[in-house]
Amino acid sequence: MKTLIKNGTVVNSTGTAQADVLIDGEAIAAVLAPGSTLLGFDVESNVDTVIDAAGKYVIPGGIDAHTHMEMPFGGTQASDTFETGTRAAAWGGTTSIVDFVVQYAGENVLDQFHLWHEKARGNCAIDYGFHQILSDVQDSSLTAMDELVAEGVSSFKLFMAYKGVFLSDDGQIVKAMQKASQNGSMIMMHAENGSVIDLLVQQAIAAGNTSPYYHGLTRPWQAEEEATHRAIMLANLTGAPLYVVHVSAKQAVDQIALARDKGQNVFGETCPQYLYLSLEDNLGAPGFEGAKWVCSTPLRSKAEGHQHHMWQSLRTNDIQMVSTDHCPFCMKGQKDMGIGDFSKIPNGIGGVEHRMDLLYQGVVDGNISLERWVEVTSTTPARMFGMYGRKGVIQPGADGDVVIYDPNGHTSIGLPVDDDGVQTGRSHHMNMDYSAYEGYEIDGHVDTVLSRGKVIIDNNQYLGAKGDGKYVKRGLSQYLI
Ligand code: DUC
Ligand code: ZN
Ligand code: ZN
Repeated sequence: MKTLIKNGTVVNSTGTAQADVLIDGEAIAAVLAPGSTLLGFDVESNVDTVIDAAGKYVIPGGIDAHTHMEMPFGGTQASDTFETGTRAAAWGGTTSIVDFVVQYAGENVLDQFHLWHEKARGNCAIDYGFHQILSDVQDSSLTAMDELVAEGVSSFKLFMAYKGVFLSDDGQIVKAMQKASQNGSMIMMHAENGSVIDLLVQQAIAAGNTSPYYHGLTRPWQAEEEATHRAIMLANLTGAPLYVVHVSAKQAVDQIALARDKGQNVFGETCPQYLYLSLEDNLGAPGFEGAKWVCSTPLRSKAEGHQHHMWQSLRTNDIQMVSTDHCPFCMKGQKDMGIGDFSKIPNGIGGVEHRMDLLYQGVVDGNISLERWVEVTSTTPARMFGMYGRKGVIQPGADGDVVIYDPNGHTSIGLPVDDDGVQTGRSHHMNMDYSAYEGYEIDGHVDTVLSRGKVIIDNNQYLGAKGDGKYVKRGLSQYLI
């Protein structure tokens, strides 16, 4: 099966050019000057399918390196399965995810890894890889880290918060970091001071401050900055590379930037929610509404300038990439477990479908360049997590993971209603009964999505099938020296 995408504007992180893209089977075979011939043959008349991308961007498929499909958490389970979540991702122009295998204290790491394979295998619409969460760092977990690297899991997430659930103490963190510094893997860190947060939460509830807004106030930026600094110091001590996940506080960004300026292998990820949503506008919504946006790290105060700082950091590369931390819960039956006690609201926001659009809006609004859009959503995730070459770039030899994005199109995010204000359906495909980005209007549209050469989204239709997505055995991060 050969496909020619002609007349488009190919955007890679390194530059933009008018070019035709030839896909042969599952891989990109050539990137050609428009209308050119190949070994004397007219390309167009020798392919099975021609897609005209005139006036549109042709970009490498998005890579969301931080998702939690069907994750057991907060007394419930994330509402997207691998099937529904990866299909929604495809609708939004994301062609690969890296999801987190969960190991709770006492569980065996390798057993969990096999269990996650069973959950994902045969169910995904797009390609998927795994990171591994480590809670208690047992001796067997340290051996498992070597085995997992060989299996394509080259990154391990630790938590400095969620005592009794995920939290590793500093000694456990150092043990895992020592192992990572030996085997070349990446330590990913949820950097919030859990003890401080647990105390503030107890005090807030005791004082009768039970609404979702207090989720934000009890996880202050100081708890994020302190933990980020501590993680950087522990990484410095052990020589492990460190990737700080879901950075939301500007002070945490500054800690990362400082360490990077000193030459340490420290990286930072932010998420669309920290670029667009805020403590005041969202967590502070009337009644229980704010529960929609309870996630950790929490949304920050707009007045304190975190959002503004985050866009700036994306431009200057103090923050290197954007993932979603996709962890959806429905309001009815899940988030509502926390009515009367915000600490019982399952933490998480769904957004895997909207990341490419929301970041493209950043281009339209003048916050990032077109090439930087591709870099932070696709190329850097591929490099960071050992997939580059196959993923993250339009070049010969790469997988045919391609998105045709229409800058003259439009995407309305939210729940459509009829003339009488009655909800008529969903304008998203994630398994959520609300949208965290309700009312957002995007000046662009995902028109066509190809996953390893197969068209899976076209003309507002899903053409793929469950099981199209295959496991990606990742290598080591390409940013490490
Ligand atoms: N934060 C969330 O909001 N949800 C899942 C786990 C996490 O760290
Ligand atoms: Zn986290
Ligand atoms: Zn997460």
